[in-house]
Amino acid sequence: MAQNDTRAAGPRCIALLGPFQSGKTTLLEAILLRTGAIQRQGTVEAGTTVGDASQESRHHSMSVELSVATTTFMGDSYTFIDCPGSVEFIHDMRAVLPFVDAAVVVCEADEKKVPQLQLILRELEDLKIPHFLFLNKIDKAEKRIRDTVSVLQPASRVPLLLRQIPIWSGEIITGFTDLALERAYVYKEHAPSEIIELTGDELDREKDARFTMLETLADHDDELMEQLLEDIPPPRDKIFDDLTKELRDGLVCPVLVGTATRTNGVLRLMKALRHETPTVDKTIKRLGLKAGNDPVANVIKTFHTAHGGKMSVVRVLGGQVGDGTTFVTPEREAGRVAGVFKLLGQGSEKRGPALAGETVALGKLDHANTGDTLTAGKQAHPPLAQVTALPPVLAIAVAAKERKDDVKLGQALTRLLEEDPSLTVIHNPEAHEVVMWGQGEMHLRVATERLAGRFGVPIVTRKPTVGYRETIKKGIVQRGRHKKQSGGHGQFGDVVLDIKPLPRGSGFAFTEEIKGGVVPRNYIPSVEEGVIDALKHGPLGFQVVDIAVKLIDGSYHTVDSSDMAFRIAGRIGLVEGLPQCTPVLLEPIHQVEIVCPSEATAKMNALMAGRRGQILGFDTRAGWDGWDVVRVQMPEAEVGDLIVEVRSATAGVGSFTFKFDHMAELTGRTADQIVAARKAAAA
Ligand SMILES: Nc1nc2c(ncn2[C@@H]2O[C@H](COP(=O)(O)OP(=O)(O)OP(=O)(O)O)[C@@H](O)[C@H]2O)c(=O)[nH]1
Ligand SMILES: [Mg+2]
Repeated sequence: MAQNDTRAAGPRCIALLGPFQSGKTTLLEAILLRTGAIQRQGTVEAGTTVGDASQESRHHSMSVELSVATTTFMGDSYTFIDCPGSVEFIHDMRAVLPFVDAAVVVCEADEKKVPQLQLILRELEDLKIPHFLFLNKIDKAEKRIRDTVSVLQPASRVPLLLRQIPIWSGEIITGFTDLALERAYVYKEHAPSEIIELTGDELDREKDARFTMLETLADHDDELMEQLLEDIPPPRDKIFDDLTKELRDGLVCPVLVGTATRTNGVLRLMKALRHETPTVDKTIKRLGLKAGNDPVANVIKTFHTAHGGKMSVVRVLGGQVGDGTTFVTPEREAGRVAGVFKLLGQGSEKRGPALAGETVALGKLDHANTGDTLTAGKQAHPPLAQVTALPPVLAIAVAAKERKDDVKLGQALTRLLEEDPSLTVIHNPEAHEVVMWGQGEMHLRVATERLAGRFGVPIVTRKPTVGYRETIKKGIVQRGRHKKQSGGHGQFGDVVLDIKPLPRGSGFAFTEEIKGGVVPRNYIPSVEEGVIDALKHGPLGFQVVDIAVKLIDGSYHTVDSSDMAFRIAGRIGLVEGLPQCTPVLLEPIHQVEIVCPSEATAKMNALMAGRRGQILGFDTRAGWDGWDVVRVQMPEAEVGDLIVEVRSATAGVGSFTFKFDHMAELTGRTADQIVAARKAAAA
């Protein structure tokens, strides 16, 4: 068949992605069964699938990291990367996408999935990755397929090309017709579908749908257009050639249907992948890599096995990679390969060297990170794709449950971050806190579970401390005097301080105006130190800022004065003076930019009112049809769990970025509560 003329041979790497819970992990399982990699089809419910084998995935019955499985179909090797659907775990998908040959977007026939689907299709369109849409759970379909496709169409910038249509028997779907092959199949439970003859209405429907498909293909093929206009039946090979070409060129997104739980539609999906997806040659062209003999591989995921070894999952893009291959990146030596493994979920099998196109795990690349482009040639290669982690939106403070684990926690965090670059850890020395930033509640929960489960460090978490400050509203001149006579040597220091508020954002300024040496020069720095000591905890319990202190007078004693005595005197001056200066609480205000589908914009408005947010403006989001940007200013304390509400108002797709803007005075009940909580915590 001429199909084989355009068919590319060789190993493929295919991403399975799509909205949350659409059936990707189940589809992977069905593919592995149908291609003979496994003998029994596991289910997500029973926790028996090849994908999602980690403790955390099983526990939550959802994918929380990608799973990799390699299988063989009709003589070619296929590696599938099952990506998590939850927006909180989207980073894994983004790190992999540039290096796959094609993607299968698994989606349900559900209008509510359009926003999520749109996010995913955008990534694929922007990266120019050929992709199919697999309409899963067709066993539960209630709508005509054409209606479903028109509901989903707004999510895609290229036409969704329906190339299979279901066969209905009353209310249920019993099979499908492949419009390119012009063949009808009836589904068999857990077995390949059987070919049947189409007759009557079904045949008419097939003809209609087929014509629509051909019309879409003809938009990019003048010859086909002429054939259609002149009613000449186009040869089947031509149709397959067009399907292949238009898929690879990103002109259409072909739509297939099936039921992953019953392995229905899976064989046809595999055949489409076999005939129509490109191989690594095309992928390296897209990435701008010159074909050569030197080993080149890109790390798409890093994980640590139970027995302590680090594994780097790589797509081999050139040459041959085997034990002993020594890799470099532009910055460093990445390590020497010890072990090449074929993956099947968490199962791994040692194998021989891997060739261009294959996706394998490499052992012991201690200095390789996810995203690195590794080369073994003389010349290191700059990264073929830059995948920046999405900005984090939610934080928790973490600490080891037991003090003895403090050091272990540090190591565990390092490994955790290696596995998951969408986490950030920040040390807050002021609050003595380790703050972990992530993509949402579930993401952070899973991260803490991993620390306990995989890395053996049980931890406790709490809300991170908000960076409150305090300042004063009026000035005062205050004496600070320290005098102690205890037996032999006494202590004496005496200062007069002029304390004044400064404009917002000025910080702290210390000056002196000592005349006649009433406070000797060498003691003045100690006075300043004493003042700084006192500013650490003002009368409200917080760091005091935006304040000027001028040393204007004082006295000393030739024997009893010392650095320490003047430091204490300086502190006393402030401790006694500040409460009289009308102290006031300051809270950090952030500039927040929320992005959301336009229909949710009004909800954002309401949300801001409940969170002391001040709306600065609305805009349409550049390059995003049907999306808005809402700019607001909001107290840090309210930004804390904002993401939870933004997501729930936007079917999960809304997000935001924020950055500190200024400190603002806070008075009234909220301020009183914050001060009381601080006092209680300090007591
Ligand atoms: N009725 C029906 N249910 C399905 C089908 N495929 C998957 N499911 C169910 O849908 C749920 C989610 O399946 P998963 O395979 O975990 O979906 P997923 O897309 O991998 O989920 P995430 O990775 O967490 O986004 C499970 O309860 C499956 O049993 C299908 O074809 N028909
Ligand atoms: Mg999954």
